[in-house]
Amino acid sequence: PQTIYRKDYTPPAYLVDTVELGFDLDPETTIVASRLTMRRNPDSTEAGIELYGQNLKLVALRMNGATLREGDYRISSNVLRISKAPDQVTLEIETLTSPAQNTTLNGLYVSNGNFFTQCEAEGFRCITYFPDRPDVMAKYTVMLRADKQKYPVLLSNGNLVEAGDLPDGRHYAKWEDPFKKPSYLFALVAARLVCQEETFKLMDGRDALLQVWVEDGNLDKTDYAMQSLKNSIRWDEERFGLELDLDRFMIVAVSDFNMGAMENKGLNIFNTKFVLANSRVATDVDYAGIEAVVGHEYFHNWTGNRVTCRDWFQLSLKEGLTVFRDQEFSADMIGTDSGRAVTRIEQVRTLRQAQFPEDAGPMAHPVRPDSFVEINNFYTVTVYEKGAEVVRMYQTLLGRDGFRKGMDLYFKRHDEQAVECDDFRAAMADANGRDLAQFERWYSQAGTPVLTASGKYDARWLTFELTLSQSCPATPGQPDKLPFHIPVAVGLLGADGKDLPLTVGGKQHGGTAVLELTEASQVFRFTGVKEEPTPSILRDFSAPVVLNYPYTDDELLHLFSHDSDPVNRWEAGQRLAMERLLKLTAASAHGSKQELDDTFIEAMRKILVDESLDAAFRENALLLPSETMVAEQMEVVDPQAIHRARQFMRRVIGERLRADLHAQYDANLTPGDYSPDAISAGKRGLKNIALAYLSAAPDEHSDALARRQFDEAGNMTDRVAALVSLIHSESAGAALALEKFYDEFDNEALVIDKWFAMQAAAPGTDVAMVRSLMRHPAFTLKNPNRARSLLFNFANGNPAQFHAPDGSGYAYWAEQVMALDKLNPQVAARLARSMDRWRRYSPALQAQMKTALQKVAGAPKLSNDVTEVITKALS
Ligand code: BAL
Ligand code: ZN
Repeated sequence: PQTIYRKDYTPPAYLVDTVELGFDLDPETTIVASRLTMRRNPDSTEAGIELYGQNLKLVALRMNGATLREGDYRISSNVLRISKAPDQVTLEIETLTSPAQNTTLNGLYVSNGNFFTQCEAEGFRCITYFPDRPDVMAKYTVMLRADKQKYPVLLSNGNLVEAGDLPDGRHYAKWEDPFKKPSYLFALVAARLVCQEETFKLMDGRDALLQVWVEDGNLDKTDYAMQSLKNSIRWDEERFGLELDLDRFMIVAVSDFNMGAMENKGLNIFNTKFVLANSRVATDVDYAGIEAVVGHEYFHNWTGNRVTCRDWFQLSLKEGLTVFRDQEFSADMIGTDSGRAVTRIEQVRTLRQAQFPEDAGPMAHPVRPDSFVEINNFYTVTVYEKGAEVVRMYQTLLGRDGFRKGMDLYFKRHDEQAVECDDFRAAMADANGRDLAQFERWYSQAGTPVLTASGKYDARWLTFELTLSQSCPATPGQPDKLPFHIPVAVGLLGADGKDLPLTVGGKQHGGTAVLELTEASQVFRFTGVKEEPTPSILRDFSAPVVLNYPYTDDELLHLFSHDSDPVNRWEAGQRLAMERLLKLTAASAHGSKQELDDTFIEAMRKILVDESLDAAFRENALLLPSETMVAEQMEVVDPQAIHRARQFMRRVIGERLRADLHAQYDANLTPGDYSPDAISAGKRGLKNIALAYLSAAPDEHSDALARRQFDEAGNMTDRVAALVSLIHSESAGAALALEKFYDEFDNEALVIDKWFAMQAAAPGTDVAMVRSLMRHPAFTLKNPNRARSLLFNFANGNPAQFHAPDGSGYAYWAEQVMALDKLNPQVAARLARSMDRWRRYSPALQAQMKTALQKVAGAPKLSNDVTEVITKALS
């Protein structure tokens, strides 16, 4: 496979002004006719026309009315080249494609008998020959023709301008999108669906038609998506002055989908997982996911669609920014400072669980990558979540108002353009009169920076000197790094736990100062510090870095009890837990006695019973670092020892806090009708983590509690929590509960996904059990949600079993990557990533992992997607 480099970018030789598409939809053979008006690009020095096309049968090609024959054009490696063309061109192209045979779910495909498309990043070329690159933006008109009975609903981007009947039981619909767009934002749906719809008054008084389309039988699960859409529209008006630019906005749910959702202009196509919810089938986490993803896709309408990416290396321009926007949206929807902090804690957890490992592994890449083999492999936590952190840092450095000024200037300069990450940075800098040149390194350097801090108090001069140093580990292709521009938010706690007033560099701050570290090492001197403080560093996780500070247990306990910054308060608890988990892991590996100190237990008790704190915060403070996070802290990972250590810790907490856990369980019941709001969800979260701890130290009482909750739960959150407790505690009631759960929900696909997922991640589930679950009639590799529910949850969520010493997990992984690759390379490549960190295990495990990797590497006809991941892992 070929590597594509950012430095090789050249502008397109021809621009496209208009695109007319005609579809005669048929599952076996769909005819696609396209008419493009094109003109030579004055910014290009290249001569001919280049169109991309994949898995297409070319039927006809005409240029300015004359048929082109082979020789007039050439097709090789999925590129159609017309080397001689006049300055103004009308191209007419007719191609055939087979949607029913398309298992990749990329391009035009069939799901449950309906037609859908997915064109980002390079799916449009599977529909027709086209200059399928994001810097070619054109206006689209689309004519859809299909059997009326089978496909009563015909949708595409923009506005419906005409519809009617055709002979032979067919009908048509013509759609026009008033805005220029890149081809990756094209979409069509031809289906038997129903919708919930509403008109919504926009900021400028216009009415917009909002629709959520689902399969018949799911209309009772569309309310939350619709509400989230309305909230998103309002939020973007209020926070950023950005209005919906269309008269109609549609969301369509599909059960076979590679991603979470897709922001096609005016016609968002969603994985059902992020649309369908009611209290019977969806958990609090599902509801939060729907709000975030509906917001995310809607916000793309400006950040991504109106202003798009020049090339795919700039993906984070739209994704990092839009994740940041959806994070802010979700936080604002909760509305309280403590609720906002909980969302921030969840973001930090995602970074540590997934992004930091990626940044330290063979697939490490900058937020704006320099090269790729397969762009689909770069829809990563680095581009998305680290990209969002980079955007957040602008806001931390410039303030909310400064950030808004930068956004306003960005749209003023670049509306309806395809631009680069540098253009966004320039808008932020220019709107605020700031030099953000060094900030560019956040886009160009991979790896998680390490921030090392030390403090020195001088009682004579009442000063506190904070020395901050930074370094960044080598990553593939980048041995040496230059210093980053890092905002470090700092507070100083007095002995009473309150924030001391801050003066640093002669400037007074409130309780928190944002220091700007730009050198390899700098000293910041706080003056007028009346007592020796405990520093609270990196408040609100002000930069995506690893912080090293030689905290003592006493200092951490002080921060855990008092820090006014909830994120650092939580962080202190995580540090206390992590230190102990690492010691327990070592003890477990050596077969020595496991012990957990009273100090830690008492600190956990204090948080558990502190009713002045939100339930959601307490839940998060009680949640231990995951096994993956512990693994990331170890030189040589021992998955079984980590698992034993964490289980031991959970059991001791369950035993020692039993009475308080029961009391909190009872105090946080949420009787009455289910509501997904943050307060109620927080209570359920705390109640259910109490249940989880009680079940980690099972006695008759806790088992009965879990069984009762399972039987009586009025919502899916409590149902799942009870079932997980029964499974993890290996309760005698677990098998029956699983059976009941399956029977009750056997026609709710998303719930059956949960059924597979819970079993895949259960400590008692080994490879043999996963294999037998694969033989269950409800299992299929073809549906990405189902494949992820079992395979991914086993490989990534059950490390002690996946890394079984006999290597059986790896052999299974290799088989499944190869099997999936034949169906759906994008999903296969994701599963392939589960082996990224293979070099960190013991030599014995490494040898087995290498064998599995080599087996996949040697498989015939491997996709570019999987080849790239495996090659990088082995190199
Ligand atoms: N653009 C791909 C899906 C998403 O990030 O919204
Ligand atoms: Zn996105």
